Amino acid sequence: MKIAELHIYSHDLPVKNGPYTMANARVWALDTTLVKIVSDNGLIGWGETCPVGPTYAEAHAAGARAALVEMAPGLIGTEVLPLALHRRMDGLLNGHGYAKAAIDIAVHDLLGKHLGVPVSDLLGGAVSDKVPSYFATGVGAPDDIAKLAAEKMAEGYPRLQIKVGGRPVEIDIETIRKVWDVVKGSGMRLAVDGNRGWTTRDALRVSRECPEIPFIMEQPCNTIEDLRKIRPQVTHGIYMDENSTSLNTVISAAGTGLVDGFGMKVTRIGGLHPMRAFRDICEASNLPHTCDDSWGGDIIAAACTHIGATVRPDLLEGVWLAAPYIEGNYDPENGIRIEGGHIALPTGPGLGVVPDESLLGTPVASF
Ligand code: 0XW
Ligand code: MG
Repeated sequence: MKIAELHIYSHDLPVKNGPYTMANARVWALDTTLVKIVSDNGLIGWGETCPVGPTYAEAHAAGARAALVEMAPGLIGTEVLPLALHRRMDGLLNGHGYAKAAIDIAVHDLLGKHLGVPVSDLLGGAVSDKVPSYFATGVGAPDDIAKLAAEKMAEGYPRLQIKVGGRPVEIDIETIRKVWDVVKGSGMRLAVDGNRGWTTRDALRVSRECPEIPFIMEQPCNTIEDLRKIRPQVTHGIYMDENSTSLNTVISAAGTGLVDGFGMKVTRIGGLHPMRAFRDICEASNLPHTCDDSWGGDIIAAACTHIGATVRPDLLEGVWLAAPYIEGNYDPENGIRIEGGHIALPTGPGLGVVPDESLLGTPVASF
C-alpha cells in the first residue's frame, strides 16, 4: 500500500473561556493543521499537528504547513509503513519533527484501517481500555487556581498541573501553597510547570520554600544547562518537557540521570513511531512520563490516547488533551472526550475517529 494523495488543511480552534496563559504564551485561538492521506487502494488516514502559538516551542502553524508542502511531492508513492516513511521524510527535510508527526499519525491511521486493528495494536498493544488524564491550569491568581483545583479533584482527575512563571515567583509560591491546602491528603498528584519561565534562582527558591509539598517541577527553566545547574540543589523531582526535542536528547537526559520523568509531546518527538521508542526508553529507565500534545483536536487526542494506553500503567502520568478548552469535536459520533478525569480508548480501526470533512473546508494544498 502506497501514498497516492496528500491534502493539507488549516482549521481554527478558538480557546473556550480564553485566553490560555502560560509563562511564555497567551493564546485566544489555535491554528491547527490536518493532513489527509489517501492510499493507492482508496483508504484514508488522518494526521494533525497544532503548536500552541508561536512562542511555546520552536514551532508555528505556518511553519508546519511549509514543511509539509516541502515534503509532500516526495512522499507520493512511499510505502504506508512507519519506518520507511520516517527514513523518506528525513531524506526530504532535516528536522521539523512536529510537521513530520502529522504525516506519521496519518500513516498509522491508514495502516490500522488497512489491517483492521486499532493504532494502539500497531504500537505494541493497549494494556488498558481507559487512560488517566490530568488537568492543566493556566497561569492565574492563587485563589482562582485553588478553586479550579477543587473542581477538577471533584470531577475525578487524578493529577493536576499548575502553570507558573512569567510573573513574580512569590505569586507562584502562593499558588502552589493554596492548591496544596485544597488537595492535601486526597491522593491528587501535582506537577508545577514553569514552561521554561523561571530563572535557576526562582526554581531553587521554590524548592527551598516548599519542601513539604510533593510536586514535580516540569521544565522549570529554559535550557538543559539550567536543569543541570539546579539538579543537585533541589529536593523536588524534575521532569523535562520542552527540551526533549529528539530521541537523542531523551537518551542522554535519561542516561545521565538529569531528570526524573518527562512531560512528553507526540508531535515534538516526530510522531507515534519515535514516541514508541521514547516510551520504551522510559520503561527501560523506569521513568514516568505523560503522553500529550501542545494542542489539537480529535486526531491528536486519539493519537495521544492510543500511545498512552500502551504505557506501563505505573509509569503513565496521564494523557493531556486540549478537549476542555475546545468546543465540539471533529468526529461528532466517536470524538474523544474526558469523563471523570479519564479517557476511553477509541475502539474502531486506525485512530478510531473520523473527522467530519465539511468542518474543514477546502485543503490549503493538495498533492
Ligand atoms: C499542559 N500542556 C500539555 C498543554 C499546553 O500546550 C502546555 C503543555 C505543557 O505541559 O507544557
Ligand atoms: Mg509542560
